Amino acid sequence: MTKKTLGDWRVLAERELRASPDTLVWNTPEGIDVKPLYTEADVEGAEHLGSLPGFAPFTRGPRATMYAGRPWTIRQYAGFSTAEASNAFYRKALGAGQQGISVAFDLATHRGYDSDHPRVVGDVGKAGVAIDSVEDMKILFDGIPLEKVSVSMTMNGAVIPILASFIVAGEEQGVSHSELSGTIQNDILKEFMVRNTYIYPPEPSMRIVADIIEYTASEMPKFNSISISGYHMQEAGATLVQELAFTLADGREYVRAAIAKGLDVDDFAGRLSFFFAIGMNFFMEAAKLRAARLLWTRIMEEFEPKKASSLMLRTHCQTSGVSLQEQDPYNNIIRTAFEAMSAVLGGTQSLHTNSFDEAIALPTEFSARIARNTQLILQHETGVTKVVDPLAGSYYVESLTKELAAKAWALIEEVERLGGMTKAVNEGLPKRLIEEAATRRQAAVDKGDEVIVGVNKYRLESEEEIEILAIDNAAVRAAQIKRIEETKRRRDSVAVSATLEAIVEVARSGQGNLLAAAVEAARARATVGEISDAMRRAFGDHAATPEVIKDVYGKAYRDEPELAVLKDRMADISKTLGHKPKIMIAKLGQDGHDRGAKVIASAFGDIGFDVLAGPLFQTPREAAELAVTTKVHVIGMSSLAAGHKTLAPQLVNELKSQGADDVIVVVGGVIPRQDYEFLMNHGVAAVFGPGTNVLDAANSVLDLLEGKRRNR
Ligand code: MLC
Ligand code: 5AD
Repeated sequence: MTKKTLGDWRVLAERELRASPDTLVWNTPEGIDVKPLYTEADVEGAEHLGSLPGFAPFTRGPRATMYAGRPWTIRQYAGFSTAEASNAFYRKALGAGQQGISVAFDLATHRGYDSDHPRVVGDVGKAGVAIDSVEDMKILFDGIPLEKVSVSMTMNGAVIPILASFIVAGEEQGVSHSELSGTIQNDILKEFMVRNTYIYPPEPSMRIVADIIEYTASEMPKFNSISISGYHMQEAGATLVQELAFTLADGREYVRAAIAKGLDVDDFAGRLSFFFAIGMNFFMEAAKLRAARLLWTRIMEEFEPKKASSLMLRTHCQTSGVSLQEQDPYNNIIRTAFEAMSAVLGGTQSLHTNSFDEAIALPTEFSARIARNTQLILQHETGVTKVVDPLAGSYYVESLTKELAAKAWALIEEVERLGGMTKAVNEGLPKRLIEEAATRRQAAVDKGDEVIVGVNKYRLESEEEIEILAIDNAAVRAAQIKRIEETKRRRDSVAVSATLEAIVEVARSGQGNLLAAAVEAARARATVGEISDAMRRAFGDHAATPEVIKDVYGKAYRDEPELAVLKDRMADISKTLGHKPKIMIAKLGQDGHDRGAKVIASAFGDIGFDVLAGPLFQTPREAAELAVTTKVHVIGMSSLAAGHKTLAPQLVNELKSQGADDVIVVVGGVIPRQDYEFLMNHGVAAVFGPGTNVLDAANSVLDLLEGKRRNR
């Protein structure tokens, strides 16, 4: 038989299709054109081919035997309400097959406020566990041997007091610093880009990162000093190329900061770790992890390390939160299973699988069990652990690895031209590109170009309600305040003041190590808020001005009649009002998840609203004042951190007391259906849950505006 050529295949394919096979090319958001067929020709001469696992550039994995030798760590991210409740949850999870701990803190803690601070009334215990001092930290790990169980802590803003309190909790368990194993996220650059739990301006924030790398390098050899994270970029809408490029560029920036502090690259590089999201693009996500390892080796070679481990990228992965839906939520179990498989095929070291109630609330015990079992089944039943890097040699996956690496490298070079990531972040490039990608994606979903089963296709006629976890944050807050008072009563306040003053001095002078100073303060029982405030005195607070991108959503809809109809409606209303209707998109409390707010602001602007993007972290009173002074007709409050039942009624009341009860309040975001009635009874005019089509939302807001006019 003669060997067939690609030309022969094209002829056959064209006959089968009755069209050119080129019509099958899938243009991904990454700018990669995925073809229906890959062959040897696609990978010919690719430089990364032929390497072996355990050796640079680690494309095939950082370990020689990978999961055949030791499977990835099942590390579920969790935390809610009090330290007691979270501790009980961890112990149970460890008993049921989880292998490492990963702490989710509440947003008050993230932003360096104690639970008794007036700005955090809606946030305490909500999106994670409330930790105010060593006393809480000790309860959190009670009965969990810190010399055995590795602990990841997702903390960036208040990273100094939290890591200090962890270290002291370890000491008081009898565990030496050198025995502590785990990871601190400590990745501030992506906070300025997407996650927003920063406290201080970029420059002192970078010093904090470097101080932690310095301290852990000398004191805590088993502890990963940083988890350089792309996860939140993808959650905020980044393409996989953006996620890859900006994460690695961040990593390079941290290495430079540590070296500038006088550290030897080999003393810390082996303890840098990474964190990526794994979304639904199955093969591309696996290829992304392979490309990440390849590129990180390339970046690290510049610093001429002597140890091979300094060139090695080790990563945690989490399945994608944004890919999960409120509608028909059991579908999320399936999505998560595919994503988990992709992370594993990509060679992750540690993994969190999301719970199916993700788009609605924090996991219940039941949903957390299913999520954990997804990994246990992968490890024990599927055989995927038996062979290292089983996708190697796939023409498609190798080609994707090559293309992702090339595209990400080009973006990394662009960042370099701007002077590195700190400068690029200050200039706003990454944030802008990510927000554009997010808006484009929203338009693709709204238009149905991108199918989401159960949301924009195959939608159920009626949805069953599922059981969700509700947290009584007033009770958590009261309990936390009581413990803060007790702690403050028992401690030596003179000693506390002295340690806090020492922190201010270390911060101001640039001499000494902030973490070392904070460990002293934590031992003396200074609180997370007090230690954060001591640094605030020296560094100040960072405030960002939200910018709204234009013409991305509108452009995607350019030729669609739906948008034209809506624009006509807008024009009518504007005519009767005498000007465009004005909407303020508000983010209240410490909830910094602003992808939805940004996308809405941008799309509503393109539709024809006069949009005011409110700053992050407002109190209800501040938001009401801003709405009154800027004369908005509507406030769209975006809530993703479960504070809505506290904050929305407060906002309505503030408007009332400022004589502005004609301002319409609508709420969007992660709002369980169970809460709709409560919100409507408290003066909210409409609720837009996850999966809302933006044009539908705009139409509803116009209905409300017209309804109000008719009622007058
Ligand atoms: C591994 N080991 C092996 C082996 N594989 N030894 C022999 N043969 C093999 N095949 C060894 C390793 O060298 C290591 O020891 C030990 O086993 C543990 O393996 P690991 O691969 O290092 O795993 P782990 O300890 O789990 O560390 C993974 C990590 C780490 C490096 C990625 O940084 C980590 O756990 N990150 C988790 C981050 C996280 O959970 N983040 C949550 C974010 S949630 P040794 O001695 O070499 O260490 C979030 C959401 C939000 O951020 O709120 O926004
Ligand atoms: N418990 C469990 N998972 C959480 N996540 C965030 N907070 C918690 C928590 N307290 C997960 C969700 C979210 C991602 C950022 O992390 O999946 O999308």
